[in-house]
Amino acid sequence: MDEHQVASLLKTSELFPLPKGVKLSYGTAGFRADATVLESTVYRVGILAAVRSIKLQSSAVGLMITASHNKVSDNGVKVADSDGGMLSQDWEPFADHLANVSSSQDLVSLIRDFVEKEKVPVGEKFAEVWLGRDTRPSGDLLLQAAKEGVASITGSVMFDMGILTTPQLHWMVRARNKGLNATQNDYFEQLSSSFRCLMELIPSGSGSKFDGSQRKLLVDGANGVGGQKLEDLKGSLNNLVIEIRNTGKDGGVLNEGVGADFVQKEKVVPSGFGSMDVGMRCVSLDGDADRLVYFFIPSDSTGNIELLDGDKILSLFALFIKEQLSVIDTERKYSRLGVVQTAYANGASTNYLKNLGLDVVFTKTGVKHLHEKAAQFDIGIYFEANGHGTILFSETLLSWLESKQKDLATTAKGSEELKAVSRLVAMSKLINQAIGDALSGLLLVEVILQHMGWSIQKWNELYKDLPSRQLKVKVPDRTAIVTTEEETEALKPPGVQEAINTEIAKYPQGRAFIRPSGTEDVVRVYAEASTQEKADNLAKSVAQLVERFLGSKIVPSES
Ligand code: G16
Repeated sequence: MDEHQVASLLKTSELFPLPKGVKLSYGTAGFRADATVLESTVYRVGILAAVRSIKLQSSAVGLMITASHNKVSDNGVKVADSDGGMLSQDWEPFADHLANVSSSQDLVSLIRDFVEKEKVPVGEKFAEVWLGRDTRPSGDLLLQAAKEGVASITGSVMFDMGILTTPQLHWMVRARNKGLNATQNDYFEQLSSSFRCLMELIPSGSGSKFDGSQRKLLVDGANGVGGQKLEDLKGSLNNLVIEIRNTGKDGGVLNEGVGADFVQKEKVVPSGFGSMDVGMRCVSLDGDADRLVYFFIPSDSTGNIELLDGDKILSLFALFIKEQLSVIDTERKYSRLGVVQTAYANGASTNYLKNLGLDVVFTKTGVKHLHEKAAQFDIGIYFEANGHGTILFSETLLSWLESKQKDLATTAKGSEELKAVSRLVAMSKLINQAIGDALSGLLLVEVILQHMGWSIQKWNELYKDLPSRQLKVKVPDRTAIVTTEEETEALKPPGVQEAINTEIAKYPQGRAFIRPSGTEDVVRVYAEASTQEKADNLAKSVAQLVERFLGSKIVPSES
């Protein structure tokens, strides 16, 4: 780093002092904290994104200001790597140091040492950073801090893409680095054209089962960015009537009593929905539209819903893909299909997927872990129960499918084989290859339901979830909990796992675990048992154990 670069960093970092007592970690998916303490972190992530781009030979890298499921005053920032996925985990320790170093001098030394060690040609190559932000009011100020950070690295170029869903920015970065058109219009065009293509491939018998009212989908936009973007997209979709509520335009508060996280954790009707919607197909997005869960309100509802979570979405996708593969690759020579879940996956879903004959693998929480595993299959489907996931198609499989499609288009026009291949090719374009994406995910669910001729109730019957409950517990220091790799057992504090095991043993089909959240300052508790009451009781007693071992308070999960 030359003198000019050092001077630029010293000057700008003085503008963004680290607030006293703030200690942040890159965590499950970027830095998250109250927006009032995050300016210095966002500035530093601007530097990180620029340095990362230079390391990757000036490939585009994304910087997203968002906080997804967290409350409105929280905000977060993360980097989209050049492949459109999450920041390479090798760089997370540097990100942590960068966010927490206190003086400007130390900041410069840290960057200098890192670029030397990693041989990053700062000053020789330029950086390209794409910026996006969500609808939180704090976004403007934080965006300015991000821009200062990027600009403090010599020769940086940046593109401010404005308000976006998180997956849109990831998609754009990926497209840009593949030399494709990468604007918001290109994103909408890819989603709507592949959706139309899949709709045209629906067998006539099944499609016709969908009468006018079944074509209607009610969307809970979490008062975030997703509903607003879907409003822009829906005009170019055929055979689907979308009614969007909780768009945030009528004064509703982001994630307050609405959205995928609320619906999945609380299993109750979100604001804006009620008795007039009984039996209708509904979907909830989260605040930045990278998660989706479906639900319907049963006729005897007293505020409760029937939830179709990420596991059920995964199962629907798996079934559809398996059906197409059975037509084109009977011996499964070319298409190893696998699914990836976490400890939060409902036990009933795992059994269902295994009974379908699929490879089911587990990783710890965080889509960065699931994505990595899914990429090892020809088609890898990953979903967290909270609705975060996507489907990855390997390059090898895609070229095989595309050449097969070309051949069949001349030799076997109109054949079932051609239709199945064409469905998979269109699916690979519809579903976001960079990251979980609620908009593309819901379009795929909708097209598959029409393909099957299924109502949401019929889809729900694929398997019956084991009753479960999630709680969160506020603790003085959540890092006191250390778990095994798959997060199903606690290694620390000593004795806590034995105590949890004793509780589990009291419940038929009992399963429970604890883990520190990587996005909130809480410990999460998950429990499953044979009845809802038993799952609730098991979760409560495990939460009390956390309280006893760590000195803490159980907090309502929506707060
Ligand atoms: C992020 C991650 C998800 C993870 C979730 C909760 O989601 O991308 O993979 O499941 O946080 O993580 P934790 O339990 O560690 O708090 P999002 O939608 O908030 O970006």
